[in-house]
Amino acid sequence: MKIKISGIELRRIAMPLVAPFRTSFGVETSRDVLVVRVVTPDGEGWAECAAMSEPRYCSEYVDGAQDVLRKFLIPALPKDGVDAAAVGRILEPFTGHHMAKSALETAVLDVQLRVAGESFGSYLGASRDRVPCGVSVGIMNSLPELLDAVDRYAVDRYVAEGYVRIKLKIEPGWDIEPVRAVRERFGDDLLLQVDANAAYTLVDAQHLAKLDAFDLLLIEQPLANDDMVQHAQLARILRTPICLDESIESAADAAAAISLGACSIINVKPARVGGYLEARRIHDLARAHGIPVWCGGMLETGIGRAANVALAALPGFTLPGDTSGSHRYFVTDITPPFVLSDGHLDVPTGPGLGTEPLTELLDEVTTAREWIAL
Ligand code: OSB
Ligand code: MG
Repeated sequence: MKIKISGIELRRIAMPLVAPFRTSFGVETSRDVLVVRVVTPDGEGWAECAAMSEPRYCSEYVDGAQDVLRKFLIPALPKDGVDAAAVGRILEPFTGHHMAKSALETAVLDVQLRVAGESFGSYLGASRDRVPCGVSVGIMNSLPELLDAVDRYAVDRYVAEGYVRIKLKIEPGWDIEPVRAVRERFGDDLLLQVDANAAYTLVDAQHLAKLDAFDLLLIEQPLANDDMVQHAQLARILRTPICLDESIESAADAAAAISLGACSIINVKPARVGGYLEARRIHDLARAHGIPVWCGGMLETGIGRAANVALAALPGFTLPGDTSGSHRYFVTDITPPFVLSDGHLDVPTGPGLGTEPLTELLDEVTTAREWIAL
């Protein structure tokens, strides 16, 4: 189906986080989110860009994403209409900028599905109507803070809220002890994994092997983004399965990682790989290889969360994702909040994303707007 686009609004919103979120690459206290709204004669489509304020998690950052959208990506769309499935190929001559590309493709897909009356879940091939949810826990100043004594946003509370899997962010100096403390308090049945966001090198292999004692589901991205070969070497030393996040920017990367033995699990973040269609290709490839995948997150508002929950319902997503409830990050979201029930989130069933920003809430947090006519 070809959709004729009249223009695209690029809007920036300021979304304060309920608590600072600390990783090995920095501390986030507020999300500066780029929201994309595609306007057509038949309706609107929404998406958010996952790029963060600074290029630390990856090379993209939100000002840069808006610039490349304005200067190159949006002007490349044909004036006489476009099918969402063609957007990826149209944008291919521009290298990189996967998060910017993903936001544009997703907004076009959203309006197209709304016009067709089909949900993201149905379009992508979801096989379940709800998904089990994990939560990502930032680096803390102390073990009591990580558990429950000081911080309201600590492991204790998440376990009580029903999250079925806990992911601890780690870095050198905050790895073995926090894992031990959580295992001692919550027992061996808790599904537990760690995420290093590329904070280690192969020299740390013997240190990371100490994590083998704690029966973790996986260790996510221990080494640098482009350390594919080193991850394969590390995989031969560790018993804990290696999962790649930052290293996988495409289905081709996933194919390389699988054939190298660089990982046995993949974190699929649609934004990082350029969109939900490439994310589905990675899912299909991994599934054919018997490699489990799970859906990662980028502190999304309800717009991005809705699409992630739909993706996480595909049959190869066999591990709980970072698909937390909206209140994990925001007191007030721009959409009706996603709320956990029995550790799960329902896959939206309405057309497109099945949700949209509430105009008043969106306007309240808006810091800038830009209109690009097509
Ligand atoms: O590495 O998975 C990551 C957040 C921002 C950037 C990178 C990562 C994360 C998270 C949180 O771990 C995921 C989420 O709950 O949205
Ligand atoms: Mg990660």
